[in-house]
Amino acid sequence: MEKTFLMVKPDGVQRGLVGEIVSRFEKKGFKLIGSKLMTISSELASEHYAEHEGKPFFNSLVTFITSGPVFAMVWEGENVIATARQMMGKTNPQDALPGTIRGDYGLTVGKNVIHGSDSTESAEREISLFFNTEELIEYKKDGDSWIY
Ligand code: RTP
Ligand code: MG
Repeated sequence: MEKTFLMVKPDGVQRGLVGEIVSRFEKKGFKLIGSKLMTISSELASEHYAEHEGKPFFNSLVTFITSGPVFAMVWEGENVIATARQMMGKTNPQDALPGTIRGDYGLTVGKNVIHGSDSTESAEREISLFFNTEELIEYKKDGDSWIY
């Protein structure tokens, strides 16, 4: 089953949005298989956002993502990578539709509440960057037979 890496960014944690965000993915039918509250080092931040190195917003992005605890998660389910991105909304909350996480809770592109992997390759890369295999729990969820 497909897996993705999602992370409530420091602004989302400080604003008390962790529960709300977890709840949206749970209600959708996805399965939480790993999660932790953690502080990101600048090394991990630079590695995670390596694709943006050299861009004008790179330094402020690294400063922001290391500025307070984040809530890192791995979610599993059919088409979870693309569906989670849809549920998050566009990168800039001003373009994100109401009903999406960024559309409902964000105002500026620098503090857009949540991160989500954008492809199979980035999901695999980001999951292994943030989680050990022992931290990911494979389990059967009774409700799954009412979803699939
Ligand atoms: P993320 O990686 O955080 O899930 O966001 P994303 O895929 O929707 O957007 P991406 O292009 O990967 O950009 C990563 C983060 O960099 C910040 N950003 N700032 N000032 C700007 O023009 C600008 N562009 C991007 C955003 O916080 C974005 O989430
Ligand atoms: Mg991205």
